[in-house]
Amino acid sequence: MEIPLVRDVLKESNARAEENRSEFKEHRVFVVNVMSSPGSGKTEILKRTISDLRKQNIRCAVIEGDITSTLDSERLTPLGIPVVQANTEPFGGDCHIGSHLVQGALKHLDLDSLDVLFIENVGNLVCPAEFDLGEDKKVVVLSLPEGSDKPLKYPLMFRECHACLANKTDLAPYLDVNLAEVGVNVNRINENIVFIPLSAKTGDGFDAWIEWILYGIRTKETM
Ligand SMILES: Nc1nc2c(ncn2[C@@H]2O[C@H](COP(=O)(O)OP(=O)(O)OP(=O)(O)O)[C@@H](O)[C@H]2O)c(=O)[nH]1
Ligand SMILES: [Mg+2]
Repeated sequence: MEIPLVRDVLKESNARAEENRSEFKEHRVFVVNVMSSPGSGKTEILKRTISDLRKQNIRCAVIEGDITSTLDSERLTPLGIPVVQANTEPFGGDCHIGSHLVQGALKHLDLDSLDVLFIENVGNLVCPAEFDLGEDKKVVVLSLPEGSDKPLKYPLMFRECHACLANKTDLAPYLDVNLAEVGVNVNRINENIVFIPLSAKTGDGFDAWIEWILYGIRTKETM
């Protein structure tokens, strides 16, 4: 009796993801799902990324996923962009955003006025990787203090993602973590993933990351 129920839930989730994907395609919005453990720097990276993109007249919005609170949204709204909070607590406190929550958030956004939509997922290095939201690209943030072994211990996330941002490189002098070893381990799990070391604090490495996003936007516009 249980197996059909599980299948139905996933079927439902995937159906919502396909609807989201169609909507993103129709409005030519490039959608990036940003995932990581709690505290790796997703919000801090988004702050600097959006500020950089806005200088190039790129129109951005964020769906901010968390179990509870509007704390991250409050850090992003001063940037003057649309931010929609999607909390999972009223729906059982899931450790990831579901495609139905993204669909609900889309009702509050004018997709025609956007070039790129970021979805900050709930801080968790496992569960969010399992769910399709209809996004174009999945990105994992791995901060240096977490250690170079994480791709090997939590492989699904790195297998699923198109890019890996190795954040907090400014802390490298204070850590026994070898950045090159982080890159090697990420590529052992996924040889096609784009590996970008950066620091949301100093802005180091952001040129490559911004270029990756601009390429995604250009590609989406011509689809
Ligand atoms: N030194 C340094 N600190 C950083 C950097 N990026 C983020 N931080 C700090 O790391 C802490 C966590 O950053 P957040 O952006 O809140 O991390 P998050 O991944 O959004 O966290 P959750 O949303 O709770 O999962 C904050 O104190 C940031 O200021 C960085 O590049 N260097
Ligand atoms: Mg955050």
